[in-house]
Amino acid sequence: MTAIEVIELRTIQDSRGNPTVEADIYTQSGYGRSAAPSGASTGTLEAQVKAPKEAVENALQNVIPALIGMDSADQESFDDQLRDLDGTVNFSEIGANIAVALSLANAKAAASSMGMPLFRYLGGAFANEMPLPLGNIIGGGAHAENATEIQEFLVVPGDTVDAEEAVFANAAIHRNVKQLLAKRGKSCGKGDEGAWAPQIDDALAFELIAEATGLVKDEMNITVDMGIDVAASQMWDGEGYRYRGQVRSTEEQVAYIAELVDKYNLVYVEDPLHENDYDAFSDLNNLVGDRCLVCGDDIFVTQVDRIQQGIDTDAANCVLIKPNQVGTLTDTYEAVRLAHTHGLDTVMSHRSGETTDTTIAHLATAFSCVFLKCGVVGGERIAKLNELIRIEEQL
Ligand code: 2PG
Ligand code: MG
Repeated sequence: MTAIEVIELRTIQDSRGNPTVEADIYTQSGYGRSAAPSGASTGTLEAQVKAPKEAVENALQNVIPALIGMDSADQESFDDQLRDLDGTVNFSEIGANIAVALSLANAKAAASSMGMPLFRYLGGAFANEMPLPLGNIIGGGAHAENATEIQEFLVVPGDTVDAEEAVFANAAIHRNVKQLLAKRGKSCGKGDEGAWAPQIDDALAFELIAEATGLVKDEMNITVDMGIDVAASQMWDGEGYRYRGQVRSTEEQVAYIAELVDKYNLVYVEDPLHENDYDAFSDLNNLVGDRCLVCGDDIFVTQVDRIQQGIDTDAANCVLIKPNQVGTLTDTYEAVRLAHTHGLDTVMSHRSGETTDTTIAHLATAFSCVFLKCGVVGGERIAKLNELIRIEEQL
């Protein structure tokens, strides 16, 4: 019933108009499809992507034949087989884009073969907590030129609301911010994730979002909190953090972020320091970790050895989870499990380059992540948010 009969691979278009890999896996009684996303501000140690067309051609010859006949319900063996066929530590041979598309499609094929939604198949009977959407409202950095210096200004409802209310609260904030920008003569386009990309400084971005969340509090009676993804590896030049008007030393960066946490009551700070500075991460976590999630993205790259180092050094209290940073669902699960075992929270995340694939909405629910980090608008983003609403209905 769950044995793999057919696998198809193709290149499709992602949200930036670039090619990416999509995999279809058929069993006798089920079917799963998944596509690889791609990052713009990537961690140095992420699993390696291969050029999609070449990767598909290679996989059709050298990977797919060895997967046919395997049991899709044995996810670990499937993922082990991918690792064996690749033979490197970072999927540089077959490509992490091939690996992640196949690995996720396999889980979906198994779930479908058993007549279960993916979140239930992976999470079991106790996956009953909905993750809240952490939405990107204003952004710059590597996602939009000449916009804010902090890569992402994020919002997440702080009240105990359901996922559906939360999705609409975030959308209302996104709309309000557009109007507030227009009032100031700062109309603008959007960045890669659908966040507004105005030519304003970071202080104004904080102010606008604070104002917009105030409006939503009045209109919808929902309290919404703020967070940021600094993506600080992009600012680090080897000696300091380079902002437009100044360079901050590591100590100054820690103090600056701690100041932002208190000034704007931030509940979430991602990649406040560069990807190799566990010590400074730890300094910041000691300062603000009691009131704010200090989350590692580029520093952990969803890999257990990096996360273990973070646990040992008390570098963070939260881990960002991106399946394509590591390449397989099994490795993704191991990363989540290690974090949770040590009391760290996890956030399931989209990438800046996305497709309409909705798998991460299921993974966030199955793995009990606190948030699903995603854009607020745009087809490839709302596909995931709408899936979250559907999952909530099934729960
Ligand atoms: C990030 C992500 C997603 P990218 O930095 O967290 O927001 O961006 O996919 O470009 O790495
Ligand atoms: Mg990030």
